[in-house]
Amino acid sequence: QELLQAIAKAADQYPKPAVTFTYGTAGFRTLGERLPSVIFRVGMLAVLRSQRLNGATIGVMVTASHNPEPDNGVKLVDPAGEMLEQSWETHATALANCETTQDLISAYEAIAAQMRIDISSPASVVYAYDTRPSGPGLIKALEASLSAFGDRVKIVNLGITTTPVLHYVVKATNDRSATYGKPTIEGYYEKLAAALKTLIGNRAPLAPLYVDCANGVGAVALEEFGKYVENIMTFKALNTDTKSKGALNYQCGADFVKTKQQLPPSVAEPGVLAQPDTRGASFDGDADRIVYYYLRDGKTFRLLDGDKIAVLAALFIEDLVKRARLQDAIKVGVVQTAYANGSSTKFIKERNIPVTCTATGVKHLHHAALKYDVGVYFEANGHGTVLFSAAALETLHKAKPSSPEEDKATKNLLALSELINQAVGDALSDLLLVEVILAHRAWGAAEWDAGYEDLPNRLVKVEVPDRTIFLTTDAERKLTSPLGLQKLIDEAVAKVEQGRSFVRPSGTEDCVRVYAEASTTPATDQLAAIVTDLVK
Ligand code: NG1
Ligand code: ZN
Repeated sequence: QELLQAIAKAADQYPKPAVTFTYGTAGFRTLGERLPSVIFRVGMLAVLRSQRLNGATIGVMVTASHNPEPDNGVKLVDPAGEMLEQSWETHATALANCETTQDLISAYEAIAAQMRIDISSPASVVYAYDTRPSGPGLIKALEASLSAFGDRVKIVNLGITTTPVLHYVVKATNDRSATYGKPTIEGYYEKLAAALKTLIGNRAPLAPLYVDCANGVGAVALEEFGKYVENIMTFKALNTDTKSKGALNYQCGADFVKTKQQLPPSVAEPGVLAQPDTRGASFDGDADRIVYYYLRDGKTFRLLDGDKIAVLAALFIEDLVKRARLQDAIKVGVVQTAYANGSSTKFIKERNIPVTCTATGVKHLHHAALKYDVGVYFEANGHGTVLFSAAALETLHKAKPSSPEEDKATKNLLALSELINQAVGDALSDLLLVEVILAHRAWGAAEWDAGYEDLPNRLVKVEVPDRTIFLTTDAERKLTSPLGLQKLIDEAVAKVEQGRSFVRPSGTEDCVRVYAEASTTPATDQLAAIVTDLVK
């Protein structure tokens, strides 16, 4: 009772604005100024979640990723470093929408009672935030919530860091075997640096790489990490201004590059990518996404997106598995969404690597990837990673190589499992993965790009009066509602060579997205325009 009073007293400082909140694919996300009450309540839920899982550490990340600077958001991270279990999203939404403190306390007690949670049992929460100006104020709201629980809750503040670092720390903190790594930001850098050193061996240092940090927290991570790998690689960091108002994600970052299909102006400056075969990469605002690019023949912009990274990684790992002579024990698979370019899917299938298509949102891809021994999952926008199953790791640890080559391949696979973030998509870890593969293959960007040619594609954002009437099936590739609309889309697609188009409501913005691809750019644009008209 005392505890409930303490929570209520603290909650009174954070009244709910007249807004309806939903815990969506990226947690809660809206204007930062609307979020204090939501963050407070997320703190309460994090404690409940931890208590429900016998005091396991839960993560809270305050970020709005690639969204404009005034936005912010919050999401919970489960003990294994994964996204919050889906059944709890409704609890999050319920707490966020309680109108009064009294409603909030009742809803909170109801959730606790329903799951037989003792609200005075111990809990543990670790949190972090990105460089947004609204971050510190929101963190105050979180701290007000957590401290209402007194000594029952163990709190760790990681400060300003990337989303993938927070996921890493959560996973490492909960790892009883203590083999995943030290549960600190330094532990994360040390782990990546050690794996990179193993994989580069006595190869020449990697070519300097331009990295557009989206004026976000990735700039901080890159600078700190750079010190751990000074003699192996150098970063030429661009867009590292985390202080100027309005700079974050503005005209830069992975989302800008992927949606506009062009270089950020700062990277297009003369001299930046001028040397033949120089490559660049863009992080998004919280450094969990990455896309690559280069100028073909020094002129033409070529995007190497999440699909290209997935193909590069899957084929490389498949090669190593064969070299280790473990192909009967370790099956590599790829997980994509409907936004994956049709050419990439075809290319992977032709190489007899299985492909799964899931709904948008990394939690869906992540779960599908767990079904493979080694599951490579990427969204086309550059969010993804590679998961090594416990069984695959055991096979690698127990392998008895019968030649130096088999031994080397086995060790490289193990080092890759250390280099690649096993919790979530991670721009820095993915960057290192790409650089390692290119070094091993002795490839530049052009050779990597040569595998397949993307089909021309368009992604259109359509504002509609009510996006909730759009319902999908078949991994979001078909509409079941509004009735009859899918038939019209199918007819439009059938008229176009290599045509493909689908419509789905966004999980993060109030809009419907239309995707189209076809054999030529004019045909693609036309298909996108026709389907957009059908949706309006
Ligand atoms: P929505 O808004 O549901 O399309 C967007 C991205 C997703 C994912 C989430 C979370 C596209 C087309 N959609 O989702 O891939 O990254 O944001 O950030 O890129
Ligand atoms: Zn992000």
